[in-house]
Amino acid sequence: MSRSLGAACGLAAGLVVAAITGCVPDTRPEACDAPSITLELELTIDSLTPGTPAVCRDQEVTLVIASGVDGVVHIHGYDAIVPAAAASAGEELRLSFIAERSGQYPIELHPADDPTGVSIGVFTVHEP
Ligand SMILES: [Cu+2]
Repeated sequence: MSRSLGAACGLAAGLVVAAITGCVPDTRPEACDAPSITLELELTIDSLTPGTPAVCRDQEVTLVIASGVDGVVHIHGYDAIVPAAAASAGEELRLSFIAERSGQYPIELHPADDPTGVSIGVFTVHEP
């Protein structure tokens, strides 16, 4: 039941922030007590899939982002923990860090040919 809800929320991700916020309970990782978590994501010019990557506080996180575009990816409010990183089309961007702070943080792409940030998702760090 909650799985199908999660899938529906995944489709809505990126359209409306309120919709994403409504999905938060479904994004909680099943193993909050696992020391580490690896999430595979796909990046295009205007979207990240899944758009609501979620982890638990204190987890060692690895985001593996398969990129279809050139640009800079960053997580607003998490820049001190995850510095902005360059993505290249056809390459894999790996971001490894400890999720030290819980909360929700917008993920933004600054495409190489357009410095204006595009909101592509929300990174959620749950309380364990
Ligand atoms: Cu930005």
